[in-house]
Amino acid sequence: MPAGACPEHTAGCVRSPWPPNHGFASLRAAFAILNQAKSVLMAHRVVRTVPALRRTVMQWRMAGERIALVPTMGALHAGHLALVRAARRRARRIVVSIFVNPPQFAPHEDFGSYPRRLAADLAALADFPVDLVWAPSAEVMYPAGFASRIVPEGPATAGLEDRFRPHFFAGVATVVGKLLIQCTPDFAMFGEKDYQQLKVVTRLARDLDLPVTIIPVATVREHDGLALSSRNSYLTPIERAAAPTLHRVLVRCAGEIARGQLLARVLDEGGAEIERAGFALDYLEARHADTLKAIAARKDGPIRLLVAARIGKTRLIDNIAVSSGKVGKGPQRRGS
Ligand code: PAJ
Repeated sequence: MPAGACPEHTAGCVRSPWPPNHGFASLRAAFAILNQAKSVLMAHRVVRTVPALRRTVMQWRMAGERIALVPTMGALHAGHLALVRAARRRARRIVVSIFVNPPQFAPHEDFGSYPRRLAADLAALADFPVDLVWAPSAEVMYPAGFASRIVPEGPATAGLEDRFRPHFFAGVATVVGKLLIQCTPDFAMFGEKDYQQLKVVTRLARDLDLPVTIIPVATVREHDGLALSSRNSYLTPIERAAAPTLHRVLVRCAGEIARGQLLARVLDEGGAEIERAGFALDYLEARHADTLKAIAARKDGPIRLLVAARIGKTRLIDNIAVSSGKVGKGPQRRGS
């Protein structure tokens, strides 16, 4: 065990000397100590086994308290934290799950390099009223002999993400199904950023009669419109400069469609602009906002525009609603 590591708690839990023997030499040192103390406090709330999770959740249920779950793969950013805020508005108890789920990554994808920073995640959550961080290992989530999968249809086979990541939604549905059964939340928060995933999970909860309400949360964006994503950290400075093109094109296309311009032409021009910015386009499509079925004209809506494109080694997705009247209020920006 490394020096300072805490034998009683979790991997992220490190014992710090108290009182600190180096004094408050500078404000920066004081902040560092405060942050470390916050992480240590949060580490007490990290749960790593199903029985420990169940015990706590059972106590809350017996006390009649409502529970909200925020499922994540960690590398938390302001988008995830918006989900935590939305959870707070609904429930007395909040569980944030942090689990990088192997089955939703294909062998050639970024499972190995996906950012994992539990200590920083715990520090980020320390400012929020999160009651418990559910951080199982892969062995706890998928013990030896694990042999059951949820293979969703409907929105999961809409021909969007599933066309480029055929393994993805069975991986997501299986782990989300497990998370919902493990945590038995009244509410589970999912971002509109992953719009097809939101629809798949909503369908899953309904189809399996899970007693949970899936709550959609609006996409949080950088000031230039780029949707926050853990994968944005892969972008080089040049790619980062090109990345807001996706949102800019979505906004322009949504405006033109809302003003009655021909859908196919608007999307063709939008796709060309994305490619000119240096992306390889996977899709830019107009779909029915509820069913994700293909639509040919504005009258077939409500319409959601969805895009996926690759730049360098990074694949980005985004989406936006097309207003049925005039284009609606602007997107939610970071910190707004
Ligand atoms: P992850 O990519 O960590 O995202 C966790 C949740 O945060 C998802 O519901 C996602 O839609 C939401 N989210 C991500 N970026 C957002 C943004 N910019 N604004 C608002 N919400 C945002 O999605 C997953 O993990 C996994 O597939 C998971 C559901 C946890 C299953 O493994």
